[in-house]
This record gives sequence, C-alpha cells and structure tokens, in this order.
Amino acid sequence: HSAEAQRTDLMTITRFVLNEQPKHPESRGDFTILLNHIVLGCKFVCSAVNKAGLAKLIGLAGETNVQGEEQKKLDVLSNDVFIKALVSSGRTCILVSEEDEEATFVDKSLRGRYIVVFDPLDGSSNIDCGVSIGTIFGIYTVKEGQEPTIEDVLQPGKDMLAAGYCMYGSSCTLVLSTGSGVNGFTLDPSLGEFILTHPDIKIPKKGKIYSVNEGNAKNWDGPTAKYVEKCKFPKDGSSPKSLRYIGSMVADVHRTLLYGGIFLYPADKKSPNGKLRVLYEVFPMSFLMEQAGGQAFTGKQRALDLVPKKLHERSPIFLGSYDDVEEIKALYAAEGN
Ligand code: P6P
Repeated sequence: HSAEAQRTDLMTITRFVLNEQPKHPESRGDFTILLNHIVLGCKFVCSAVNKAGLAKLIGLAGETNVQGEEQKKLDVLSNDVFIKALVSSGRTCILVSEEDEEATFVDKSLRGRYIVVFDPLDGSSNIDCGVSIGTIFGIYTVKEGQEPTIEDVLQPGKDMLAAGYCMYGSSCTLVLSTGSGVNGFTLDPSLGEFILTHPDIKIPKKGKIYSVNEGNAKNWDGPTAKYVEKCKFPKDGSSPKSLRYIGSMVADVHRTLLYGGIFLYPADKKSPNGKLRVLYEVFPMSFLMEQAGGQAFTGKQRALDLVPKKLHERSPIFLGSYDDVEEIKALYAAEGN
C-alpha cells in the first residue's frame, strides 16, 4: 500500500470481523452485531474510566452527584452498561458477569444464540491510583432452538467461539480472537472507532519476565516455589528473569502477550483454587494465549480443558510463552509422579 492508501484504508474492528465472515458461511451477521454491542460497552467504560479521576475530583464518583443521586461505583456502572448493551443486541440468551451472583437469562423476545461471560471491570480496585484496568469477555454459542439452561454455560473453555479483553490505560486497546489468531485494536477517540493496530499478535516462544505476587510465596506449593526459584537463580548460568507484577490481570496479561514471559496466579494454602475465576478470567486469557502461540496450564491440566461446575469457580493459572509454561508443567509432572 502507498502511505496515502494506508491512511485512508481504515481497518475498523467491525470491518475486520465482517471480513472474517467468509470463514463462517452460516453466519448471518449475528456475531458482528453482538461484537458491535460489546464494542459499544467498551467505548462507554473507556470514557467513564477516563473521567473517573475527574469525577472524583469534582465530587461525583462514589458520592452524590449534582442531581443528588448516589453515583454508582464504576464496576457496577460498567456492569449495568454491558448487561443492557448485550440484552438489547437481541443476539444473547445467557449472560454471566463477575458482578452478578446469578446468570441473566434474556427474555424470549430478545433472545439470540450467544452466551457471554464477562468481567466488566477487572482490577477496579486499581482505578484510584491510575493503574490500567479492563473488561474481559468470552463468547459461547448454544444449539438453536433449545431452551437455554445454566448447563449451557458450564462448557470447557476450548468450546468458546471468541474471547477478548479491552484495556483502559494510556490508550484504550481491545484484543480479540475469533478462533483464527489474535488481533489488537486501538480506540481512536476522534473517530470513536477501534482501528487495527496489532495485526496477528504472536507471543514470543520464550520470555525474560515472570509475573506473580511474591507476597504469597510463603503459601506456595512445591512446583510453583521451585519454578520461581529457577526464575531468580537459574542453574544453567542464564540470566535471571525480571519480575513485573501490576496486580491488574488485563495489564499483566497484555504485557505478557506482547513481550513474552509467564503470568502466574498459583494455588496456595489459603486459596487452594487460586484467586482468578474460570469462566471470565482464566478461559478468555487462556484462549487468547493459545491463539497467539502460547499456552495455559492449571497445575493439573490444559486450562481450556477444564469443565467448570459453578459459575464463579476459581482455578490456579500459569499462562504465557510456550517454553516458559512447559517448564512449570514439567515441575508439576515431576511432583505428580
Ligand atoms: P493479588 C484484581 O483484583 C485481580 O482480580 C486481577 O485483576 C489481578 O490479577 C489479581 O486480582 C491480583 O490479585 O492477590 O495479587 O492482589
């Protein structure tokens, strides 16, 4: 392309997904409509998060606003926006949110064939100090015509149709996979469009960074403790890995995806299943990692093979560069023998 052509050949996320359509001859544009409503939610949250600091300053967030209404917390507000956007898309039948104990069953009049599992604002405890936070989502489909039940949600992550996250940081970046690779889009606020900026993301095969909350070291099991020890005091004379831990999953995973390395939220004596939730944290991030050439492991099995029994079930997770995850798998296998 000439420079001129590139500047005018805006590849928006909608156009990108429509171009994918020939691979799904059966699709009637339903997925594109669903995705557009997810994108709408992300745009809203992006603007709300960016104003949050200001809103707090002028006494809106968390207190009563000028109309005297109690200003909703950002994660509750974000959840309301996503639920309303997804229901109004007319393409969903069940919604599972980190914010809601029970699943939302969409009314028959607006029901479609997609299930969306999502965390509307993961890491929201970091808003006040300006650390990047994000929305994480995964999409399943149900067989046509069946009355949807909660069993339809408890599917292994490998059956997801698509997964992604939107990170609200210095820029607003949406990373998406529909099962044929991973692509990143950055919001151009002047257009209000997500533009393709990171085509065909591939995670480096091996990385120089490990990402874990070292504060939990006292409670780690053997293989995790051995692996982290190896990162800090490599026996083969190689240089130690760097530690980078932001404490916001979307930010830690985004860095891992682009720079390589490994992100760990292991089990520990206090929380035998770790902290992160299977449906809307572990599965979407594991789906993206595999699509980008990396892998994701629970300490016992491939993360995407897990079959959840409960909506808000947790699992330990080790994800990132293929070779780095292989190393911790070997340590768990050795312990298992
Ligand atoms: P810890 C944020 O609260 C979160 O859910 C994830 O975004 C993040 O990876 C994790 O918890 C951080 O947990 O125990 O290290 O503070």
